[in-house]
Formats: sequence, structure tokens, C-alpha cells
Amino acid sequence: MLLGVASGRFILKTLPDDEEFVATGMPDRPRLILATRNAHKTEEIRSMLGDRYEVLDVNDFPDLPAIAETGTTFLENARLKAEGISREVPGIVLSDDSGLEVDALGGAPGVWSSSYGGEEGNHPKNNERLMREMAGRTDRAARFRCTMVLAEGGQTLADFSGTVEGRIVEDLRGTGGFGYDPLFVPNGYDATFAELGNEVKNQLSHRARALAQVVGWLAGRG
Ligand code: ITT
Repeated sequence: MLLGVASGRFILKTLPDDEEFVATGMPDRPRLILATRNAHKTEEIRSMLGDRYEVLDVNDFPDLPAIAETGTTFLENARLKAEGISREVPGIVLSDDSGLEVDALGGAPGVWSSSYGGEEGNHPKNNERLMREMAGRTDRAARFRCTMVLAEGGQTLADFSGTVEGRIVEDLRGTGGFGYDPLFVPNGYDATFAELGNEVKNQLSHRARALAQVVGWLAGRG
């Protein structure tokens, strides 16, 4: 059972496998609420954390307001999401603002990675535009960046960043991952993140690098 507060109203939601919480009123492990609606991010973070944390995201709290990402940097948007959601739910909230920076495109799509193709969260369209913009270019260097923010009660506790350097290939390759993964080859590899699969991606990704710092920070806090 999960109790949250959204816009002044209580939400009660049953999680059938959360028997410990039902029995004692307390979860058996620390809870981390992700300020994301992107199920792929949640899946990656949950898989990287293993069973150390009970990981929920805003999709588990259906009445939460949408947070407008009006910032111009990953940090600004990560703070908006973490602070905004942590005002509405009890406990520690973790946000992830991330994107792809391509040198030949002056750092685009950057913080606008999610809507680069013209439609928020439309990954095929984003990839189509990226392939079009990169056609014929020889400088193919790029990196994924991820900024994570921990917040509680509307206040930022700490922020963390991770990057992974690589290059953009000409055609989509592979079926794993999400977003730009079929076009991104990390340095030291010949395969895209989508070809390498989540096990490899989760060892070296921008998200993995930021999350490792988050885990260290939370462990130090006790
Ligand atoms: P939330 O704001 O709800 O977390 P979002 O997907 O809109 O979800 P962002 O604003 O941080 O999140 O935009 C992230 C975009 O950057 C994402 O939609 C992808 O296009 C790209 N991206 C980020 N991490 C990626 C990854 O690991 N692999 C591929 N593309 C990624």
C-alpha cells in the first residue's frame, strides 16, 4: 500500500507485492520516488539499483501535476522536476534530466533532446531528424549527459552529473535501450547502446555514472 499526497489530496494505491508495508506501515527498504514519466529511465534506474531501494515513479501517483521543464540547462530542469514533485509526495525524490549533445550540431539537441523531432517523446522522429542533420558530416563526436537531483519537501538536497562520450552512426542499429540509443556508439565499442543492450549500457552510461554518485551520497547520509 502506498500513501502519497498530491495537490493537497491523499492518494491510496495498492501495490500487491508490498506486503511488508501493508503489515507494518513501513517499507522494508528505503523508498526512492523518481520524478519521471519516462518508463525507460525508471526501468534502467530500478535495474541498476537492484533491490536496495523500492523505486517508484510519478506514474504510480496518477494525480500529480505535470512539471513544466522551462529551464535551459539540465540542472535547471532536474531541479524543477525534483523540487516540484517532492512538494507533492513525502520522502526523497530523484529526478533525471538528460540528453544528447552533438558537437557538429553545436551541442544540439541538448536539453531539447526529447522533442528534437517536433513531438515530445517521439523517439523515431527524434532519430529521423538526427540522421538528417548528421548526413554527410565527418565530425560525429557526441555525448550523453545526465543530471540527477535529490530533493525533499521542495528543497534540493544535492545534484550529480554523468556523461558518456561516443559518436553518432549513420543508420539505426539495434533494438535495445530507448531514445537515441540506436544511433550512439560509446567510445571503446563498435556497437550502439541499442545493440549492446541494457546490461552493458547500465555499466557505462551517463545515467549509471550519475546514479553511482547518488547511491554514494545516500549511503553517506545513512
Ligand atoms: P522526464 O522529463 O519525465 O524524466 P523525458 O524523456 O522527457 O522524461 P528529459 O526531458 O530528461 O526526459 O529528456 C531526455 C531525452 O534525452 C529522452 O527523451 C531521449 O530523447 C534522450 N535520452 C536521455 N537519456 C537517454 C538514453 O539513455 N538513451 C537514449 N536517449 C536518451
